[in-house]
Amino acid sequence: MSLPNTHRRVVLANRPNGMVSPDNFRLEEAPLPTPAPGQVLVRQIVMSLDPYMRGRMNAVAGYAANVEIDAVMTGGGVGEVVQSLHPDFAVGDIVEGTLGWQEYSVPPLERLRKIDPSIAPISTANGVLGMPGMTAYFGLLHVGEPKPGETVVVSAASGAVGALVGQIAKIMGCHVVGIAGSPAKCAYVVDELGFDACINYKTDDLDAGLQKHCPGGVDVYFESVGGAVYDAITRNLALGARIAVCGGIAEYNLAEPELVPRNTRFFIPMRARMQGFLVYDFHHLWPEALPRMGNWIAEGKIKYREDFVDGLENAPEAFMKLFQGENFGKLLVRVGNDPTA
Ligand code: NAP
Ligand code: FER
Repeated sequence: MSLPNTHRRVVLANRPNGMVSPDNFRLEEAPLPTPAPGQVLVRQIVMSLDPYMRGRMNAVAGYAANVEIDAVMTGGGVGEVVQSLHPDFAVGDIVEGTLGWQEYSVPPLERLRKIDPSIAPISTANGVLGMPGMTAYFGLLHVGEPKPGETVVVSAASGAVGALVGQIAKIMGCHVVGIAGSPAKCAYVVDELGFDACINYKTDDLDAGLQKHCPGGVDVYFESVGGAVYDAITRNLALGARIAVCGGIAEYNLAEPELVPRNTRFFIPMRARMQGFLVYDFHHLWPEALPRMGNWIAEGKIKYREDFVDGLENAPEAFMKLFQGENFGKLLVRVGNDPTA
């Protein structure tokens, strides 16, 4: 196959101060990267858009390096090996890794994994069978530690991670309550995913909803949001509650960070514990969790939903959806043609 001389990529043009905007990005044309001995060249097929990318746009680095101005936006994606100078990868292999917001890349090999297209559509390597899926699995089971009969509350309930958390909690025999931002999302998690109830945090009274659907209090809260949702949960904890802190998306676009954690006084009588985690803490255990997740999908116990946007040039606009609640399912960008479809 002949390769083009140039490709398109999205770079960080300037850093947001508060809410991210498409103007923080720039689409440009660049020479195709060339692999050195031991490396591979990958053509991206479907790119992942994730909330953590907002943190990488800041001047201050988090657990991972931030993106430099004029550098390609970081991110995961699924692609096809088009040139290989590595013995373990062949031209035509489908891979998932840190491909960035661009058409072609020479990705770091530590995070590059081969994908078997016969198991599920390859896009799922960005979602249920990838980073978000593993976040749900380990955050719930290893940090939240739910027991059968306990009440589990999940925020961002219809999203890439939350939808899976609730379904895994149902498999574990828990009473599951979602929190989401629209009637359609609430109907989806209850009617299609089997959650026991869902509270619309934009229109419902959170405390009244939690008291109604969690009469014994909240045993496990899978936290993805922060702000007012977190506050309401802390007022409704059960004895021995665990809060698994996965994210705090309501705070990612604040110019000044909020003073959190709030309401810690409520933790005292409930002997509650709150623990943050990163999905990569469990990287060594992914090989056992991925097949388990795959089996649940095959058995119809886990459903997943994907929200596709077409074209790399639309990635900056699409990225906004995550923070406006406009994505419905795992947010993905179709970047190139899919030979497995
Ligand atoms: P997602 O849930 O598919 O999309 C984000 C959703 O967040 C939106 O659709 C929206 O849903 C909700 N949201 C946005 N702004 C909000 C606000 N101000 N208040 C309340 N809800 C808001 O995204 P995801 O990829 O599954 O990620 C979910 C969370 O997991 C994020 O916090 C992310 O940072 C975190 N995460 C953490 C790790 C880790 O290793 N710790 C790994 C992956 C993801 P509504 O319409 O329902 O509001
Ligand atoms: C995420 C949100 C935050 C995430 C990682 C972080 C992998 C880490 C933030 C930091 O180091 O400051 O969704 O996903």
